[in-house]
Amino acid sequence: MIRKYRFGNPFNTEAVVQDLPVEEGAPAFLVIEKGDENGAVITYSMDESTRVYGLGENVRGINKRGYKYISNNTDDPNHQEDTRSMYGSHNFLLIEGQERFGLFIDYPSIITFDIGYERCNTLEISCDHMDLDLYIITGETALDIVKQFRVMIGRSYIAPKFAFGFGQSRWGYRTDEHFREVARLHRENHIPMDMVYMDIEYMEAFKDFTVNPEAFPDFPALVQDLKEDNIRLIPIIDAGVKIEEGYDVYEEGVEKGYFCKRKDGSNFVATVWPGETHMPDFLNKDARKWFGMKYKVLLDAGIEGFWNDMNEPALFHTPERLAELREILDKYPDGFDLADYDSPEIGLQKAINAIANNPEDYKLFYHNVDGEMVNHAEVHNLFGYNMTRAAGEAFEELKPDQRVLMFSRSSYTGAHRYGGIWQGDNKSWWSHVLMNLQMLPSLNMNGFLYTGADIGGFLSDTTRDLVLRWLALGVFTPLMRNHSCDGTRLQEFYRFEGPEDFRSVISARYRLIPYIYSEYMKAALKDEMMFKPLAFVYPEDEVAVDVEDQMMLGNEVMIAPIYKQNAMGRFVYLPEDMMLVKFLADGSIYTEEMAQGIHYIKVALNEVPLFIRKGCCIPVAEKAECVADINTENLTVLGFEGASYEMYEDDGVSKDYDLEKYIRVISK
Ligand code: MIG
Repeated sequence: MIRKYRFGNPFNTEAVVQDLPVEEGAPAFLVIEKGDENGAVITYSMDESTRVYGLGENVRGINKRGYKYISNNTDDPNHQEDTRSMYGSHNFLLIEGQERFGLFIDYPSIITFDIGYERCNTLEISCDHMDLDLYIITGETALDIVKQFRVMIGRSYIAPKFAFGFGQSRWGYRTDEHFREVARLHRENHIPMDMVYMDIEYMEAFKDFTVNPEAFPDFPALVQDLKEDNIRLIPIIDAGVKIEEGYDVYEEGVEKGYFCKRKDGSNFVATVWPGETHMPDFLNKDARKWFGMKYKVLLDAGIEGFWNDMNEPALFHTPERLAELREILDKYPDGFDLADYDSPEIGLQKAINAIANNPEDYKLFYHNVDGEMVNHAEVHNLFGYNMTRAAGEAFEELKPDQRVLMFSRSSYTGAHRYGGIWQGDNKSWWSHVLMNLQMLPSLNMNGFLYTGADIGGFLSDTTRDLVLRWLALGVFTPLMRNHSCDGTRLQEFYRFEGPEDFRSVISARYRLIPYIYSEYMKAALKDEMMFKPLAFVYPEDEVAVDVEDQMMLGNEVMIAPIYKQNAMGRFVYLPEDMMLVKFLADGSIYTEEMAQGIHYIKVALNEVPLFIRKGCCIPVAEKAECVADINTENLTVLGFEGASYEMYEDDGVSKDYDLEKYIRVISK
């Protein structure tokens, strides 16, 4: 049961697709009060046993209790325990205690979720304006509540099947030759692969929808040659459009008034990778359509997928912020003493620190929403969502019968209908493997099914064992991509000793694609989660409800990745009898039935473990080096005698997802 309440005059985010009546009276469970000025403060009294799930993209545990989080889309590459805001805002909570309900707050700007941080038993949600839609969802189980929420926000984006293969990425590949070499070295080393990602260096001077003609003398030929080898190139698109005379995207945008404007009507300027840029007004329908259609030039060159970046939007600085800094510098023509540097009177340090992503800059520009000028700060969290939407809506028009791969960095609930997201700039840290796992269910709750993290870690130098262990988790996530930052240790699998170990781990993915793809499709089509906390599946089991480092994958499998250096194995809790399956380095599969309870399992660096639930079975294919070569006719069925499995299989390209013929029952 969903109840919708309206306070004030909320901005229509279009996160929700269901048309629900607005209830009279006060919502159950909550106390809603006016805060300072026109602010809203929403509180809920938790009991000792209350667990709080959700909030999509955020650090810390699956159970979010005990910390304070802020929805405020931010390009902050330091994901640490004290990070309060990441790239996306997903204001859905699921509360499970003496009372059980879901809570969605549709609010487009900064909103704080204090989940027992100031006061241990109080959940307090606050924001600056009492203009919001609030939804209370009740149901028999956590899964039922999530499903109602997902129906309410609309069907999740469905990726093409090739995107379930492995993708290699590196900020630094910049020429035709680099991309051919990455493809060749994977094929030569028999490391399965389906995609190579193109980061910003492929463009001409970082101009969106251009390809550097010197580095790529015949771009369509490169795309075609790699495709013949079943490898797709996936270019990045950044939010900011370079200011440059003669650049068509810039000139058209200016002429049509499609860029975000300052109060005085001039185009807002911010420096990002291309230098000074204008920000497309993605909240303006016409501008969104115009920008989306620009992807055509790359689709026409044979491209079938993209990733959208810098769309919080990230701002290195604005002329306004530079002027502030310059003023301080000009006051001290002879420079500074060391002691002056962080003196509050002078403010130099503060001005330097405040130069990027400054909240004051977000107040400087406006969107044209159906003719009304809306200050960006009031709708800040919707920018990346609407960039993804620009692409998604254009793909519907340009490729009505073909799925196009799309995922974004920034997002808001609603963006899940147009694309996936990746988890942003993580580090080559062991703790980030666990973070990768823990974020999956909260993203799924918010409809983001096509997701994954930068395997091996984006920032800082990785290690061989970290890449292998991270990969052994990545084999389960729909988006499976090795990505790293320019200047860090090279981390393509073939850079390390013993590439055969990487080959054997990644082979498990390709053998599991019939299952992973099928579970993804079923989750998308039925508005369900693909990754579920154990607590959602075994709510009566008091050990299972606290498990933070194992996850249910689909309806048949539990995963328990290793995320500690030098660990030869790990303890695993089985909430019921299960079958341990290990993909071994020699290509064979080890199975062992295990009783409910705690077990220590040994897992070598080149192995992939999973557990099959009692009474279930899963399909496993032979090895393949690309998705197109997976033989789904000749499947092995692993699991318990007498079990059967409904496998979803289609051509992976077309959009008639709901046909019965795509379901086939296989049995053990
Ligand atoms: O300011 O395009 O998160 O994946 O490699 C950094 C360069 C911009 C941030 C993305 C990252 C990408 C990088 N980008």
